[in-house]
Amino acid sequence: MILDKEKFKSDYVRKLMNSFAEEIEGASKLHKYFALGGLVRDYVTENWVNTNKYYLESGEKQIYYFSMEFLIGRLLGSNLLNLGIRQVCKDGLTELGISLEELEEIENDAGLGNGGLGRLAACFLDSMASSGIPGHGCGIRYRYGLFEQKIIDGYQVEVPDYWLRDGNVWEIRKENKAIEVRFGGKIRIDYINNRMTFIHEDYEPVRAVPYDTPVVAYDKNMVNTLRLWSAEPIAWEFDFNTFSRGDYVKAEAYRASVEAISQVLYPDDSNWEGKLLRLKQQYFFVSAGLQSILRSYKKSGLPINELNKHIAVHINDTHPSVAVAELMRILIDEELLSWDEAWHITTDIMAYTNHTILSEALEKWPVDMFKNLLPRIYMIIEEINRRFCEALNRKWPGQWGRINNMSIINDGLVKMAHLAIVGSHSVNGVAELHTEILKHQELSNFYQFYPEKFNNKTNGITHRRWLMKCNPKLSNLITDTIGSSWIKAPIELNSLAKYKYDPAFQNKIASIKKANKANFSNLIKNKYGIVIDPNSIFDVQVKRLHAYKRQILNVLHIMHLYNKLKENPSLDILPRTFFFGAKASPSYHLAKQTIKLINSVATKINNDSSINDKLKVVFLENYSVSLAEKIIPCADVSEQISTASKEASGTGNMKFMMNGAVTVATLDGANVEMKDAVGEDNIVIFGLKANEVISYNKYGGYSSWDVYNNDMRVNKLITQLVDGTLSHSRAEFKNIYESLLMFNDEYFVLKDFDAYAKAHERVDSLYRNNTKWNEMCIMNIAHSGVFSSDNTIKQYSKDIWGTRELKLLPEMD
Ligand code: 26V
Repeated sequence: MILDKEKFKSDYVRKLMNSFAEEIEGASKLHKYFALGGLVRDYVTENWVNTNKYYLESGEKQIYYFSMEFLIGRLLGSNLLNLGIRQVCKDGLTELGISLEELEEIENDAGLGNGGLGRLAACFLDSMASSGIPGHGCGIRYRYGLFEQKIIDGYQVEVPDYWLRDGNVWEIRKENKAIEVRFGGKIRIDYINNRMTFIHEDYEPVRAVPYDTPVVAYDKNMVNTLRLWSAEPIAWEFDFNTFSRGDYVKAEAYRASVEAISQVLYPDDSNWEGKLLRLKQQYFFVSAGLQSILRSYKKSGLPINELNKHIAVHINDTHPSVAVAELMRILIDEELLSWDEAWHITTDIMAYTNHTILSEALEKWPVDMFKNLLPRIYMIIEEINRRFCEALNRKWPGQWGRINNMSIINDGLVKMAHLAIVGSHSVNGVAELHTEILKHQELSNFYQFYPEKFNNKTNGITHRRWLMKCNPKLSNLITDTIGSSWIKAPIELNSLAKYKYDPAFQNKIASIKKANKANFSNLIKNKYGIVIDPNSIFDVQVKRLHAYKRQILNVLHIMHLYNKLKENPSLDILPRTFFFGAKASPSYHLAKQTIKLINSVATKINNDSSINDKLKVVFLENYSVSLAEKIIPCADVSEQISTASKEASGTGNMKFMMNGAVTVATLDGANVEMKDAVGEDNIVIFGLKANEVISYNKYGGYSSWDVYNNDMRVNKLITQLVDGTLSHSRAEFKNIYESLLMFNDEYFVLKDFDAYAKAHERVDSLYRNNTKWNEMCIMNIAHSGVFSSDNTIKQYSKDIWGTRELKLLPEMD
């Protein structure tokens, strides 16, 4: 948008006055932030209204991205960027004596996700809007996001994340768009007009109230919508009829049980199993979302049997897969379509993405629980399954083992991944390797039955947040060097490759990294009191804590470097600072123990002056989107070291690459494609390959005891876990010790240790050659454009959703 500085200043002063009855002099930072956010929202509202009107009137196909998680982070900076008014606002505010950066820091992160899956959904929203695709998010407005992490004495302590405490300037509550969602009760079957009719009785109604957040496109007049649902009790009449008059205790219990639905985001916990509330959450937002889509579709006057021409629904992991049955229910019970018509429309609308092969993460619900909570939905799933099993039996007559294995309902469990596959026309993995593993290992039966459904869509990241916003110096340098066309076509970053050998450009790249590192070092000193050397190699591993991601491999290697330095204090290794950031699920003990281990190692190393500050370890408390934006532009080395085959894609890997870090990686997830894009000279690959891991898992042949007995470095490290070196209590790290030895090291940490240590020796020697290192950084940035989520989302749009990319919204009258 075009905005004049003077106009902005007067708008801002007025907004502050109208919102808080304050002038700049007396206003708190919080109020100044809210006035700015409110003003930015005002600036987008007209386009927002016009966009919605256009979508409704034109019948343009809409895609709704259903996700339990949207890990948005902060919106002020990215909205200013997408509107193209950041600089003018910054200048205007400076003249008013206000620092924009300080106001940006006031905003609470919307941390409505655990990690990659939720952040991917947020990147996709940004890319859909910026590519002109009519695409919206649908999810839950959790009152509490993922917990806030405090580190106390080296241990993770979880504190509720009440992100809405100060209010949320971006959302609008749409009271008039509330929907009723029904739980429990029973189904009475009746014949009305000769049609078998299912009547839901004695159910518990819940009111779903939508809160809409604008999703602002980059340099386009479109504004899409993220709609998050909040659960509220149905008003007074319900309490009146259902409970005896004046029974406040019951009414209060009802209110609490309803509000619990949107109270808190579940951590992706190994203990989630069978959590009734989680299933309630899923049905709650899916039902509300689909009902509201249908309501607005019907307003447009288009016929119901053309719904699939105008609507697409994406199922982000299995969490929203109950959508298949809910849409069937609406089409059959409410719109009175036949089963076959409804099934055709439903499967044409639904598409499903799988985000993990870890079997613990695949959702299965006990039949009794499911039936009680969602009786009509259960009946529909039974019927879907009956027809599906019949079809299987036609293809593979009598192969009962295989049919049982593929059945949606089996062993007293409802298998949500199976429902999603059967009920969708598209099933995709999130990186080439991952999709191949799905097709030939995890879901091979389904692939044989439905080969046409399977496809790959490699993940991506929005380069607007993960380069332009978080690393403005680098972004400006790129534009100064190759022009600005890369912003709209990030693949054109590859023009930077020409400057690979240009010493002046190399120096500029190096000095930007240096400046970013110096800034961050100051922040670390102020926040943690740790003094780090900004000239040391910044080696970073930030991601959820999980055994398969192998933070343990990293920390064991740091201990190994420390051991070497203790043996030989004049050892010639380059100074390194290792950064970790990770939240562990509250009930995932091994993960929490790993955090304590990292902190114990940090305390030991950071306080040992005999190693001449050659090593430092920093655990970044409360890793979040906004912290990621600070650390990623500083990284020299990006740690992407998951056990091959286990990381579906990874997206942090791409963010580091785009900011010019060199990746130490296993050939897992999207690392494989990063290697292909950047070339093997510009990435440091090590360790077992996916097929080797899969083969060990199938046929055996690995014993961690062998490594322990034969490699004296490993032997020492494992012993140090339990001999009092790191903790007064020898039992402190016993679980880690046992997982590596007694349980045969499920994630091949010891097996890969030697290769990993060698990979780091390579990093050390590459870094010594400044010129070579700068070349590598440049090549990484230059080849990162293919990992922009704009690229990914265009493939979803074309191959799966059948949506169009609109250039601009036509002018509205
Ligand atoms: C959930 C659970 C729950 C039970 C305990 C173990 C466990 C482990 C992982 C998960 C998360 C599953 C879904 C997920 O977040 N997948 C991530 O999706 C990203 C976006 O596609 C992808 O880049 C990551 O590789 C993948 O782990």
